[in-house]
Amino acid sequence: MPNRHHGKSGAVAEANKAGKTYEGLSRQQLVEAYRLMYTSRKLDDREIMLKRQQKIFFQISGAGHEAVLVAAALAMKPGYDWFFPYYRDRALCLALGATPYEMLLQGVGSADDPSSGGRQMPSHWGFKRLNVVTQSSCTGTQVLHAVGCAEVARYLIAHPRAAEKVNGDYREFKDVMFYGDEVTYVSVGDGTTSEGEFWEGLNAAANLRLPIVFLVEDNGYAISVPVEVNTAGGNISRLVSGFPNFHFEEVDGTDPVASYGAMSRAVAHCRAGVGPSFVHAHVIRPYSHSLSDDEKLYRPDVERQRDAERDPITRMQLFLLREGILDEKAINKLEKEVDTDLQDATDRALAAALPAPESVKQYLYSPDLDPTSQAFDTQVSTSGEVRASSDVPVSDKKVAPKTMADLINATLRDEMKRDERLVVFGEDVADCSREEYLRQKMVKGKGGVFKLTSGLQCDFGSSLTTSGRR
Ligand SMILES: Cc1ncc(C[n+]2csc(CCOP(=O)(O)OP(=O)(O)O)c2C)c(N)n1
Ligand SMILES: [Mg+2]
Repeated sequence: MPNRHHGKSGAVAEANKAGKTYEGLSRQQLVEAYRLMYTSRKLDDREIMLKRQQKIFFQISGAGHEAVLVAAALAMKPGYDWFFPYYRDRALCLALGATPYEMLLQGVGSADDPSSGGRQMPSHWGFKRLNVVTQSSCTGTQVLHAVGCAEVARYLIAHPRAAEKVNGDYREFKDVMFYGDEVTYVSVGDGTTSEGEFWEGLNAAANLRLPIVFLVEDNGYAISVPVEVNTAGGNISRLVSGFPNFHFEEVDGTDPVASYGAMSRAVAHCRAGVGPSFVHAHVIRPYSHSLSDDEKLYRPDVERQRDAERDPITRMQLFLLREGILDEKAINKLEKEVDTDLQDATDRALAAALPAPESVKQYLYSPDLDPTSQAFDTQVSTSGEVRASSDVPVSDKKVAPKTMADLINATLRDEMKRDERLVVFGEDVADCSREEYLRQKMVKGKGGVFKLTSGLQCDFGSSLTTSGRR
């Protein structure tokens, strides 16, 4: 990160002269970091109020996670890197460039909501221009999507034509940008690390040395289940430490400077193509899990008080004061500006139009293509032959019956010939994962557990149907 100096007050100018940076962050960047963290918290507070008034449809807060998330965004490149966040990642999205107004549009389910036109649940972040990919409500599913995304960039280096648009069929709708050194970010909570997707993701990322940063936001709870109940031994860093090719960080995620240091090192490891990174950030959850939860039923005051002492918003305020970066007056001014902007964004979002009832089918099916049209008619003959469209002349010629497996294999083959983006991914789908046996003609090749992929590796190469789970 460049060290920019924009200091105006005496104290700021003084320290800037010394050229002091904080893990590479300039004083100006720290002020911006605080603005984003504070915006995130205040936006959560505002949405909670709106939810209680039944003016928005759902709320789950990112409170307590703001520091590491702003740090993550500062260490990465919006619209260049790829992001698979989860619901607590409001501060990440704000720091990448999403606006509070856009978030509130999602909250009220407006037609103008840029992520889905009011279809997706609030706090399920998606911003196309920032490469933030929307996620399912099933926790952990985003890990597999993210690992696939990380694999794509590496794949496109080897197969640059796969990213090209081709006129005349569906390939003209490709919307692919790639640079070759992009990094994928994926985040999960501590509870979600108990799920299969998480472990599958780590395994594939380590095996393929993928450029992906796994961020675990460990707030000590999965709704009411404490981390030591969910995670064997109580610390996920200890459990994953044996995975090869990874860079590991464990950090206080309520400290933005330490978090930025950890995230920067993690991203650099991925960007250099060395392998994946794992950042374990200890954060807090100052509010209940969601508005349908009351944490006082299972967390005593003493524990909640301990968390409050680490609140990243107050910690950051004190840090800025202590370092002479902002004085109390400047902090108040910044906070007032944010409050005014949020009021304005709220007023506009509450006045925004809802989707029209007649648009209910929009985004469900292609607006240009009718799958029930004649073009998709097929006729199945008793010989097992399948003919496309009823107006194709029916030949009397007998053909050898084809099994379903034959036809699946033929379809895969046709599509792989046509579109270089297709990669076969599954359990035991290669002809022979130890490629040299095939090359040296020591074996004929198997073609997968059900033979559906038979010959694909031999014909299209191992990078399309490689080993491991494939
Ligand atoms: C597959 C699945 N199981 C259960 C749920 C219900 N659920 C939603 S959030 C959550 C807890 C997740 O805890 P954690 O991963 O620690 O994230 P946190 O909310 O604490 O940030 C659960 C069990 C779900 N959404 N998806
Ligand atoms: Mg948790």
